[in-house]
Amino acid sequence: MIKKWWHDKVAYQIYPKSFYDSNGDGIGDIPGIIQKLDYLHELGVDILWLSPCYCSPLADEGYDVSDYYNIDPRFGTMNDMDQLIAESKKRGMYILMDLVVNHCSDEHEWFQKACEDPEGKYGNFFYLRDKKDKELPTNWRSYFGGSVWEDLPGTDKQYLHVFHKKQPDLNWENPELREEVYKNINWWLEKGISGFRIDAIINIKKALPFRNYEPDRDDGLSSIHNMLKEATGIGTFLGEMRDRTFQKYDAFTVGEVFNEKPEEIPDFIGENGYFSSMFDFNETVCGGSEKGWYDARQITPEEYKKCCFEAQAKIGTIGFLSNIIENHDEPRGVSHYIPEGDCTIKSKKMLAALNFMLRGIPFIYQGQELGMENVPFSSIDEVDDISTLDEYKTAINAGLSPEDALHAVAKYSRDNARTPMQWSAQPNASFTSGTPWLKLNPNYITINAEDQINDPHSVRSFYKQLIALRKNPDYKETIVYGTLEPVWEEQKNLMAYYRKGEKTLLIIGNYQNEEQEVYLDSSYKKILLNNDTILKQHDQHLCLSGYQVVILEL
Ligand code: TEU
Ligand code: CA
Repeated sequence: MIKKWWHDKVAYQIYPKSFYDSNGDGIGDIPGIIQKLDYLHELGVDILWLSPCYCSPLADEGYDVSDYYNIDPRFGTMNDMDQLIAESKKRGMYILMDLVVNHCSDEHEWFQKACEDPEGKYGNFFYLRDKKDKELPTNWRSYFGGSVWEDLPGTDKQYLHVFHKKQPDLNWENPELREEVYKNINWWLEKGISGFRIDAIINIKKALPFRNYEPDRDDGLSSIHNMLKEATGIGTFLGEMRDRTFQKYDAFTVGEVFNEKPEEIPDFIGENGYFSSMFDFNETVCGGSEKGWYDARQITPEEYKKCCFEAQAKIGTIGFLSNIIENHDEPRGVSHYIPEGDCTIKSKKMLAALNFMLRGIPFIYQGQELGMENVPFSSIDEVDDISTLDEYKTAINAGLSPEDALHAVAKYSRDNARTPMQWSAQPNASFTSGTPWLKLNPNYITINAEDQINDPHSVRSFYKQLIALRKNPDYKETIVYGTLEPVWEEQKNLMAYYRKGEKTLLIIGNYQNEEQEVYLDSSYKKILLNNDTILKQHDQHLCLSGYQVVILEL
C-alpha cells in the first residue's frame, strides 16, 4: 500500500456557527477558530474540517451556498480565511473545506440567471421541467419533506431540489456546470487548503430518464432513495472530478457516501479511488425507519458492535473509512449509543476508545472530546434545524400528540450537535459575549473545556491520550495500518477486537453496567489505556467493571 500523508492523521470537525464567537454577535466565526487553534493543537488533532462558511442565506445553515468564492460576512472575511490557513500551517495542521456541489442556494447568481432566462445557459445548470396542470414531473419526496419540485419564479417551469427548496440541484449532466465546479475546487486548493469533505455527493447522479416510483407514504410520494438506487454511472463524474482537481494537489477528500455497493468500494476509496476516504454511516443509520424519525428505534450495544464490524469487514484493507460517533447531522454520540441512564464519564470514554481504535481515520466532532450530550428541548419553538421541523410535522401527521412528537424527534434532532461549544462554566459557556444564535445546553456548568483541560480524568484528557497513542511511534504502524479482527463476537454487550500489525493490540469494552469476564488465552505485556483505575484479573480471566475499556498490548 502506498503511504499517504493523511493516513496517520486525526481529524476534527468544526461547525463554525457554534464554535467560538470572536465579536459578540452570537455567531461563531473564523477569527474565533483562529483564537482556538492552540486548543485544538494541544488536543493533538491535525486535520480541521470546517462545515460551510461560504456566503449563504443559511436556510440549511450554510449547506446552501450563494457564492463559492467568498466567505459569509457573518463568519468573517477571505482575509480571515487566509489567516486561518496560514496559522494552521504554522502548527502543522490542515484545513478541509466542505464541498457542497449537489446543489447551490436559490440565491446563487446561477439560479437567479436561470429564472431570468430558463432556456439560456444557466437554465441548463439546473434540472428544469415544464410546469403541468395538477401533475408533478416526478413523485419524489425531498429529504426535508414534500415534493422535490418547486415553481421556478417568474417562469412556467419547475426546478428539482432533493433537499430544501432553497437548495436547487445542480445539473451534473451538463459539462459546463462541471467545469465551474472544478474551477472552484482548484481555486481553493491553490489557496492552500488540504482537501474537502464532500457533501451529499451520492445525489449528483440521478436515474435517467426521470420516472415515478412506488409511493411509500400517505403523501403519495416516494423516497428519493428509490430513485438513487437505480442511478448508475456516478463514477464517470467522480473520476473526472478527481483527475481534474484533487489528484493534482494530493488532496485529502472524504466523501459523504451512503448507499455504495460492496463491489464499488475499490472505485470509491481504493488505491486511486474517487475519494481518499468515506464516512462509515453504518451505525448512524441503524434503527432508522422509512416512516420518519418518530418511528426510529434506539440502537443497542449489540447492534453498535455489529454495525462497526460489518463496516470494517466490508472495507478490510481496501482503503480507509472515516470513523465518527457524531457530526452536525446527528444527535450526540454519547446520548445516542450509550443506553439511557448509563451516560457517564466512564461510558463516554469506553465509546471513545472503541470508536477511535477502529481501522480508519478518526473524526472528532466539536465538543465530542468533552462528552457533550443531547439537549433537553422544552418546545418545538427552540428548534432551528429544518430537518427536525419537517420530522416533527411528519410525526404530527402520523397522529402523535405535540408532546410525543417533540419527545420523539428531540432524540434525533440535528440541533443536538449544533448548540454552542462549551468552553467554560461562565455565562453562555464563554461561547459568546452576546446572545447565542442557538440556545446552549444548560449542562455547560458541569461539561466544559476549561474544567476538563486540567483534569487528568476528564473525557477530554482521555481523548488526548487516545490521540497520543495513535501517534506514538511504537504503536502508530499497528493502529494506522494494522488489520482489525473481532473477538468474542458472541459475548453479549462486549465489544472487543485485535489490531494486528507490527504489534498486536487488543481493545476490550464492556458495553454494560454489570461487570463481565473474558478469557484471555495468552498474557498481555502492557495496559496502554484504561478508563478504570485497575484491571481485575484472576488466572487467565479478565474481569471488566461496568463500561470499562482497556487497550492491551499482547
Ligand atoms: O447531508 C446529507 C444527507 O444525506 C442528509 O439526508 C442527512 O441525512 C440529513 O442530515 C438528515 O436529517 C448533508 C449535510 O451534512 C447536511 O447538513 C445538509 O443538510 C445536506 O447535506 C444538504 O446539503
Ligand atoms: Ca461572530
